[in-house]
Amino acid sequence: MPNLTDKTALVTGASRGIGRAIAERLAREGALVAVHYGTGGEAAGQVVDGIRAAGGRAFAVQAELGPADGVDTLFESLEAQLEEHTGSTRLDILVNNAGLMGTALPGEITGEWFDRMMAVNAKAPLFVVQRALSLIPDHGRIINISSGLTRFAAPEQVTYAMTKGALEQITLHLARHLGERRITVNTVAPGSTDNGSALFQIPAARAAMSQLSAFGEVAEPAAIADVVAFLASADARWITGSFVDTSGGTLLG
Ligand code: NAP
Ligand code: 2V4
Repeated sequence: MPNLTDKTALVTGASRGIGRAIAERLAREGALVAVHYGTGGEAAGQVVDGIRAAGGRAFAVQAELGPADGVDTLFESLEAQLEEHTGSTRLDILVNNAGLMGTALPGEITGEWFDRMMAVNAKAPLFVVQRALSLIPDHGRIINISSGLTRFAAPEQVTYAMTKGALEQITLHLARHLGERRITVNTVAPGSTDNGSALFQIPAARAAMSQLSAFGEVAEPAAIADVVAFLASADARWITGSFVDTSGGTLLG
């Protein structure tokens, strides 16, 4: 089992869905978890309360990613709360999970929407990493949540997939850059994962997504969180720059 006692972690977009499951799992392994959210303050509060009720440690951090000052807002609050809880601003584990999803056929994509998707899914994670680098110690962890759609063709997902392709470049290039400090950087790529949205309650939609996986089901967020917890652990110290397919065999074709 991963043991993250005395580690600190930031999970972006942890107010719901996959990020929430990652925050809960890392906290269960003993990490102090910063539960980042954009607009879902109440939901993030419930995640923090749930972690504390289970004996874990967590606090919430608000910042809208996308606007120019979003990363500064995030780190001002993160650093203050890390200092308060631990007496230091050390951040051992960074999980870039927050992301926007959405579809548009090639003929329907607007420049404004494209820019917003890129800003949230690719630009913000790069500058989050940049800002986190002075806080992450040797042997730290960076995990980027991408999507199987960088390997699975779906024309209406081209913009979203482009943003995730850009995100994956952070893994490749930063893994090399940070290797001498033994900081690992990896990509986790889920397929359809039940994030609690209404889409997964529509039987026909759920069935269509399920049949893409070799297991004939959509993933539960906990299945993705378990892989993230492994990559965050000492046992995964020799894995860096990798693309970890957590699509339940969707990419097998
Ligand atoms: P979700 O349920 O929609 O939750 C998204 C999270 O990201 C929320 O906590 C949201 O915060 C936060 N967020 C989104 N935009 C933000 C912004 N501009 N500023 C700050 N926070 C923002 O998403 P999910 O399905 O769990 O997906 C999580 C990650 O996994 C995403 O990167 C997604 O691309 C990836 N993924 C998902 C699937 C899937 O099938 N669900 C498959 C493959 C990959 P607030 O609500 O508080 O604003
Ligand atoms: O189809 C996906 C997929 C999806 C969806 O299911 C709809 C959702 C949850 O609103 C957004 C979404 C995000 C994704 O990253 C994927 C996905 O990764 C995926 C899908 C279908 C086949 C392979 C995939 O990797």
